[in-house]
Amino acid sequence: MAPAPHWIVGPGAIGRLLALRLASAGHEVVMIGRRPLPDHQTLITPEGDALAVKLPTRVAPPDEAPCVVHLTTKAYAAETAFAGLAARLDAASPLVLWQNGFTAQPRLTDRHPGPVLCATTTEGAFVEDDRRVVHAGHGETALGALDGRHTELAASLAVTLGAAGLPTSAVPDIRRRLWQKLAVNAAINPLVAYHRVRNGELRDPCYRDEVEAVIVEVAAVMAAEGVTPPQGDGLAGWRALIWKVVTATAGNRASMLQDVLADRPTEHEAILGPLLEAATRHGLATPVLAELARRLAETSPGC
Ligand code: KPL
Repeated sequence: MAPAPHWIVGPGAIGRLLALRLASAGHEVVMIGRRPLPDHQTLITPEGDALAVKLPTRVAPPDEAPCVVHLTTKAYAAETAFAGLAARLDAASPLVLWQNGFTAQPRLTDRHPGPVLCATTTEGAFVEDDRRVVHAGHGETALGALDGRHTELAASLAVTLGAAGLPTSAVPDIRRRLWQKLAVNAAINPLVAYHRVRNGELRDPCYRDEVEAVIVEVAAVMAAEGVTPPQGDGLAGWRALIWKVVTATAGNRASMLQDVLADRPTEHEAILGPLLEAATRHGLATPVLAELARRLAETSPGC
């Protein structure tokens, strides 16, 4: 009997990177998307090699049960995608959530009866066309359950992903890491999407003050939520992290800018929503974040 496949639901850049890396390492993989993709896919590695892989895409879940379901849709599409699968999943099927922000993760952790892990990654990938995905730069992935359970599952999946070329650590503090990524995304994505500039342009004097104002509000919400930056402390730690990422990704068109330019919905609710909700809960005023959310809601076409 063939081993149970990994289901990859949401064939965007990260979904296809995951699918092609796992399939190249000899795992059974099924991609599930809203439209079929060509069966023959190519992954261009950061070293410039072309890995050709035969990989079926389905528009509906297959009959055979998965070993793991990786939900790799955009944050705003995750709950609908999960609802389309739920009837085919048994209570033991592990679910891994790869979304940005912090909306889908707590909701789906509550809704799925089986083990739920969350992942956050710094792997760089983009879709060139329906047949080719570019693994643009190596990164790291962290994996864990919001409630700290399922440590053996996280450890074994980390080994599988690592052996497939995606170095992964099973971590006990995934909630903190998701909020750290959300803080970085909140300080960069809405501003570059609104001003339609590359990340590095935020260092220009005309945008700097706006970035600083966002960082001050983000740092206050993080402090109230008990989330610390990866290095340093408080406002200074968040400021150092955010400007470091701006510099490291200076040439990037951030994902939210790409969505705005392509007239797609943006992830502003998943990124700014949890911050605004936490600010209200803690009685903090966050007028700059609220204004960014308002502007993006006006420009985002909705999902
Ligand atoms: O993660 C990112 C994104 O584009 O969504 C950042 C860190 C902003 C890099 O572009």
